[in-house]
Amino acid sequence: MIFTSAAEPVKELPDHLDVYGFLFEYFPSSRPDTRNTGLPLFIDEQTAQQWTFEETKENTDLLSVALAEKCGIKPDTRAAIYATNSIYYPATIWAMHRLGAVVSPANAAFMAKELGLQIQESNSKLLFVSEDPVSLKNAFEAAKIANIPRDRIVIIQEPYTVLKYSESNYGRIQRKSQGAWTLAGLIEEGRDIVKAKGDAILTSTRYKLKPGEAKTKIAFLLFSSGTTGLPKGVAIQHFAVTSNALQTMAFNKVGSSLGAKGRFCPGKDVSLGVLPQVHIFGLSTCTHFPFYAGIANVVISKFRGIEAMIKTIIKYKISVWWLVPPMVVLFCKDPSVAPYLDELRKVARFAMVGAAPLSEDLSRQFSKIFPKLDWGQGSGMTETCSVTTMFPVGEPVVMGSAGRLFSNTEAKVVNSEGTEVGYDELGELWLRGPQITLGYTNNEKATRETYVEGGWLRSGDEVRIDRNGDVFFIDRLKELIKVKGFQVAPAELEGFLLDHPDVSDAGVIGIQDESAGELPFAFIALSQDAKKRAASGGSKQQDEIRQSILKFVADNKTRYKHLCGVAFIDAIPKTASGKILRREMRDMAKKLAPE
Ligand code: 4UU
Repeated sequence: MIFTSAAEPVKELPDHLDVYGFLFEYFPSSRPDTRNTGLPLFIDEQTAQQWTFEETKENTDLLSVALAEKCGIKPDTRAAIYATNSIYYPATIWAMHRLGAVVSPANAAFMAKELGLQIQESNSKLLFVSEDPVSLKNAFEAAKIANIPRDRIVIIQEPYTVLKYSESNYGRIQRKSQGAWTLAGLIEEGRDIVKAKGDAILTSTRYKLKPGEAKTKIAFLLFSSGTTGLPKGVAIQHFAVTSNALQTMAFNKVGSSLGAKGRFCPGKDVSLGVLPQVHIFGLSTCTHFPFYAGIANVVISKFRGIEAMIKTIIKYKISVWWLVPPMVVLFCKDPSVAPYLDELRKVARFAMVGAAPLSEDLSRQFSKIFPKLDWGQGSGMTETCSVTTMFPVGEPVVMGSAGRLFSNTEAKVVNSEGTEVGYDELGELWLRGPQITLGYTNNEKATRETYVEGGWLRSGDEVRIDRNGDVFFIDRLKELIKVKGFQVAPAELEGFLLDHPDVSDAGVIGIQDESAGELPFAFIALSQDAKKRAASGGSKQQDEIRQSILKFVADNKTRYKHLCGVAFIDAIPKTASGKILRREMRDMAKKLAPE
């Protein structure tokens, strides 16, 4: 059977608009109009710098002119953004979109090689990078790997640096640094170009979509490992992004005017912009949706602990919270929260939790702490350009449910025999809707296996849907490990571990961890030589080998991919065709004493 959404559908899904046109030029009567209202739409947490609709548009437009004229960005050119959240991040994305170009966000915590690989995989010709020394060092190294020249690197300075320069130098902003452009500098370049060439340059640089083109034109290449294998670039078309924002409007019954009362209150609500914009959850809910809906988003560069986040929530009276389960764990268990609870309860109106399972137990604790909060889970995937289920408006929270099907979204539940099943039966979740993306770049096989006939996307998640329409995530059928909501692909670590001289084969699984959700754990079959050493040297020698494997990963992979433990076995359990039997490894891990 096909499960359909009970929520109000979106009536009009424009397929002639790119993301830029949708946000800056599209004002149907159903959208709260923020033009010329003076309402701040982005607020920088560190400096309190604020941008209205007009300021965001001006910065976006000027940046795009400079990207076209100074950095060679053309329609379909790809650029990677390797940066923490900032007020400039959305402007950078939308400036690229304005030119018909493609953005590939890379995790700000990546190490140089990880970044280099993504630049190559996404075929990026330009690299945006945060200003801090570690990011710069990694970016310069990655740029070398991927043959990106210095003047095709753009440094996103912290807003305070830009303010400092513009004040102390009487309005002059530093345009280049270490041979690379600065982002604020490029905006100033854009201003100079427009002054010299007039408004015609604004018109001539703007990419014009043909009718229907939004359905095929790529806006983002976001990386996901999908159901198996290495991370792959998911081709996210403009239509998927704009549709998901409109679905969010409809599902949540967002009013059409500023101040309208609904689940969200345009012009009054303030959104928590702490989730990284590199992840689809942050990108859609903190960046695109609030800007369209007229909700101010407080941009927090990165999560710096629960107390710091709470202080920001209180300072800016942040009423709309987008959270991942590890944050809920901290709200429930961290002793620093208690003194702020009264204040937090006053400002909080709404919270959505997603990106990984949230246990019933934790859900109950969270409800206890915030009894009046309108909160629940949502779920989504990179491949579904964000939200596919969400908790409905005006109903009490259902513990353990990831919500109900989003507006305009359909589902099937398919069991292991390939049969579609009904209510309360287990099977793989298949999804269909306007937010489903185009497929994986450079990987037809994976695309064919995941994006199947009839417009369905196979999620690789085992679920049960009950008669109320609540979707419960039971297990993950795919290989994916989720650490703090971030994807870790077992295949990536397994391939990497084979480069260690003591490793002859490796199998990586996720094991439960209260604060991170899951952590990667490796089963290792040792090389002949290492086996001999381990046998003769006893537990001391074994421990040395173990430490050296842990260090090997720690030295080369970003923190959330680090192994929490290693166990030695004779052979990695596999099927006759060589597929790793992960369930067997999971059972083995349960029997092991905690590392
Ligand atoms: C159990 O995690 C995401 C997107 C999350 C998201 C997006 C919009 C959440 C709420 C929202 O509004 O994307 P990926 O690609 O990093 O990972 C996708 C996988 C899913 O297939 C599922 O296994 O993350 C897992 N997942 C969840 N699992 C996502 N949300 C949930 C959830 N419960 N609520």
